[in-house]
Amino acid sequence: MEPYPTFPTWSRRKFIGVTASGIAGIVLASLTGGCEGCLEKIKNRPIRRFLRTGEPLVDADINIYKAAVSAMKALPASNPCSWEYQRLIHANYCGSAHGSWHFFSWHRAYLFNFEQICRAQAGAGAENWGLPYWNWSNYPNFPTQFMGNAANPLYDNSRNTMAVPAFDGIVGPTNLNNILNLPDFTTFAGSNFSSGQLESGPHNYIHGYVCGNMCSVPTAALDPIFYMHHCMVDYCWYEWNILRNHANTNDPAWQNHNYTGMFADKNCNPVDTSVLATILMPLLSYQYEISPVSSSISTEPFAGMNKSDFKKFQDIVQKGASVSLDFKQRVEVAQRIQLNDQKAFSQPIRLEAAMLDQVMNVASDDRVLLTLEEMDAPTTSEYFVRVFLNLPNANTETPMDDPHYAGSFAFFAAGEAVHEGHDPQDKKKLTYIVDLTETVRRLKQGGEQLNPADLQLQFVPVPIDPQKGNQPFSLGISRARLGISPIKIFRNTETVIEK
Ligand SMILES: [Cu+2]
Repeated sequence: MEPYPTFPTWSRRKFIGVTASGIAGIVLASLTGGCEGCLEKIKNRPIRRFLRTGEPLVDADINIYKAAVSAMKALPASNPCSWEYQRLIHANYCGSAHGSWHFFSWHRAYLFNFEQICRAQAGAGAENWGLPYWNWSNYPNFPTQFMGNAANPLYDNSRNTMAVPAFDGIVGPTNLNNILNLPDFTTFAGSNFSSGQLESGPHNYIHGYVCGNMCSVPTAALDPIFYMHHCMVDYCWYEWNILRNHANTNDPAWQNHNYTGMFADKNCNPVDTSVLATILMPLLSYQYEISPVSSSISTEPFAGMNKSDFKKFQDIVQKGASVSLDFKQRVEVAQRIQLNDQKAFSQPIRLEAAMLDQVMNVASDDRVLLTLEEMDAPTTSEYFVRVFLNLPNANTETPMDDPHYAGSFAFFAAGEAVHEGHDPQDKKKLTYIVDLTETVRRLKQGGEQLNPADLQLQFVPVPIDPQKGNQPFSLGISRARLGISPIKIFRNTETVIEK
């Protein structure tokens, strides 16, 4: 047997009690021959199931969650395991995560610790419990297990009525599949200055769809559905990174970032974790029951691997790739766009004929990206914005299968500043990316003649809940740029594939 490099006395007990920061250690041990049985444990790690009715295993998971929520709500707010304290963790610290590449990793670390607290608080029988996730893409109706009245610990009376299912055009399988096929980490998950499309689209939309506490950052984690929503978000990262084999960035500014002084462990003590540890969590600490999102993937790619294959697989996943968002050409198309209420806004854009030609004849390995920069986050999450290219009459009734439709984005309002010192992050400016490539291709195929001196972008704010239609909405976008970006597909391998 090979010696273990760092954990010479790695024992079964230590393995079971390991915290997030020890995760890299487990990998090492499981790969070098120590900890016989570690791979078995990893293969049998707790399962996060997708919420549905008529499945006894899900019913059992829900009962455990109810017990955990009740126990946590009964704890004094000063106890880090209490429901209120967990809310505060999100309220105080997620500001640094939203709108940036820390969105996925911060929430993964937060859920990881929350899940452990739930197991401990729910008591006997919960040791192997996994957080269920609400797959709002395949199950767009609000989960019935969270409805009812105050007798149900999972009920929250602040929510919208949600009389109609979550909007297919944003959260449905077609759009989600497009997002999960985005080739690079920057457009999928964000950069140090911009939101990824999963966050700005489906994630933000669901916050506004459920609304009530879920509608703003300081209160969102009061609603028990919050954790099932974010578990779906985490599942999407897992599907994108592991099942669809896309690489995370290897930028040290991301990978080496630590989350210190934020989270509590299952014993309600402070615990730190790192971005690097979060990358491996779904390989080592929990597994997802797969609920395909427009894909035929049905099992973990590493399910049948032996120890050394598993080690190699982990190394590759952890390593990531040198992702960057590059532009071959980029022009400013607007300064200061101001949207108000439900008024469709038409922004004329003027391109050089040569640039329009480039855009319209976008090569198969290029993308046309619109960046909406330095936006003031609106004070409400109850709107989403649809973007159209060259459709002067676009309005709230225009269907999203119109060929001019380009994409949608939504908001997760920062709400009131939680406490002093968090203002700068809570009021952080947002940058979103809208991918116009498919729209341009469709218009060209449809024979649409575009005049470079007479192009427009339409922005249509749409209330998420039509029954609450008259809420005020205001969004300022400081600048918009149109660029042509070469597609680089970053796979979980050492090399960058450039088409
Ligand atoms: Cu969220």
